[in-house]
Amino acid sequence: MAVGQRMILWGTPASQPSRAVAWACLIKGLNFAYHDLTMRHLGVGGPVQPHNPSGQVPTLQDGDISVFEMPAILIYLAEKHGWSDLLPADLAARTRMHQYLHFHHNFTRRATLGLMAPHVTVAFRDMLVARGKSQLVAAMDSADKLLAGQRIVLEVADLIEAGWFPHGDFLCGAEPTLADIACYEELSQLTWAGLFDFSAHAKLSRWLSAMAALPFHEPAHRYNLILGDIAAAPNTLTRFAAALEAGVQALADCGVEVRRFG
Ligand SMILES: N[C@@H](CCC(=O)N[C@@H](CS)C(=O)NCC(=O)O)C(=O)O
Repeated sequence: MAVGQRMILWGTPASQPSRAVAWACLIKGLNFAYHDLTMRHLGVGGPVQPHNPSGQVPTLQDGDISVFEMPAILIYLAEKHGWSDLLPADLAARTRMHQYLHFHHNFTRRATLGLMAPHVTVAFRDMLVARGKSQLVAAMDSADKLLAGQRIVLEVADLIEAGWFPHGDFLCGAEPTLADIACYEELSQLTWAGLFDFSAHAKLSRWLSAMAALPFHEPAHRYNLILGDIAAAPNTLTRFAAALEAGVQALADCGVEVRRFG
């Protein structure tokens, strides 16, 4: 990589794993460029592809190295830059963090797929129909989507409440790790969106407050704050576009070099 060349994070503010990577980079003061792929994800973007076989975001380009899958990106950055706080040196704590990051894909991630996505994507239903995304369209059209999604999140919240927080306010111990950042992006969005109330989960509620006190919380989540409650008033394309723009602008406000594609 040429001297001074920034690594590139391909993402969109609506993407939970992209937010996790961007927030970690902001917290650690990493110099990065953000290439916003929102429009391509909505099917109206140009031919730009991140170097990821799935074409998904987040994808990181660091010189000749492409890294995809959010936990792999976070661990790559933590190892490269010596983030010994977010990647604990203690073997037991590090193992708990790895356990969580594996658990994440099959459990916590269902919060987005089962509850958040069906309420966000109503804003561009026609586009999804045209692209043949029948599973997503069926989920957003279901009369039961709020209750069915909440049942999924309740199951996940119960598991995390009982199985993590061994000693301290954070998932793996007394300090936040990469696991907390990954998990927070799936669960916190549901509170701003009016889709789930974690107050019956004492540890998770305390954890949500502790995470919100970390640096750069507001810019990293400006998309969610502007999108607001999508349970009371269904999402619209105008509202979604405004939230996305606010999310990208928040990164620019933090000094990140932003490029928009599409
Ligand atoms: N397992 C992946 C999930 C990535 C993912 O689901 N990305 C979504 C956005 S949140 C995406 O790129 N969707 C567009 C597509 O699949 O074409 C990770 O942890 O990074």
